[in-house]
Amino acid sequence: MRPVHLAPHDALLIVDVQNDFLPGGSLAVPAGDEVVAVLNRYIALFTQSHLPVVATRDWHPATHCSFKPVGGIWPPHCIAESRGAEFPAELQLPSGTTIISKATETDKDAYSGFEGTDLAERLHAAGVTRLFIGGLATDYCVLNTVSDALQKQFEVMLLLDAIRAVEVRPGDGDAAIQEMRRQGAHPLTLSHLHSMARATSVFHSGRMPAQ
Ligand code: VGL
Ligand code: ZN
Repeated sequence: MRPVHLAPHDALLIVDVQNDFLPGGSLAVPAGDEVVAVLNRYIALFTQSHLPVVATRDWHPATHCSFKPVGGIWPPHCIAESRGAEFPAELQLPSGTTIISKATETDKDAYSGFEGTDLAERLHAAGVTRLFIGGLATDYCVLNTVSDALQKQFEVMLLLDAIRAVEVRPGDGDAAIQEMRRQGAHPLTLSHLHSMARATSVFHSGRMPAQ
């Protein structure tokens, strides 16, 4: 993996890191809680570099069509305004985070943060061209968000250490990662990411800094 430096047109996109997708939640992703500390370190890098942070959230009505009691495939989860729909307290979202709510209509599901939202317009307005994407779940909302981002011509860096899969079928997580790479997403982990290159003017003052 090649080192990557943050640059002016980058943004961090955190997908559906919500209590219901963490252990103890109603649609718990195995080890989903492990992404939180890693994402906090990505958040720190983006914040230090004055780059935007965007967080999507699943934000369903109480009788959403994806819920088992009304014929869907998932246990009820991420009901708007409920505790399960909240971001975990440990996730250190900066105060300026853009929050995108999705799948808010009763009769329509949306795994992608771009589907039925103004996410693409918001990113274009902010001049964003490259997205660093992590969150939950690898094989559903991360996969669909990454696919849409690539289709919309964003460059995508997939944060391999900040995603976890539901794995309704064993192997779904790895298959999703392979598919995202096939579509053009670049894999990345924290140790290969560096904050924005600093202005070098201090080194051009006529003498070298003290050793
Ligand atoms: C998700 C299943 C149902 C996700 C959302 O965020 O990956 N998965 N709703
Ligand atoms: Zn959902």
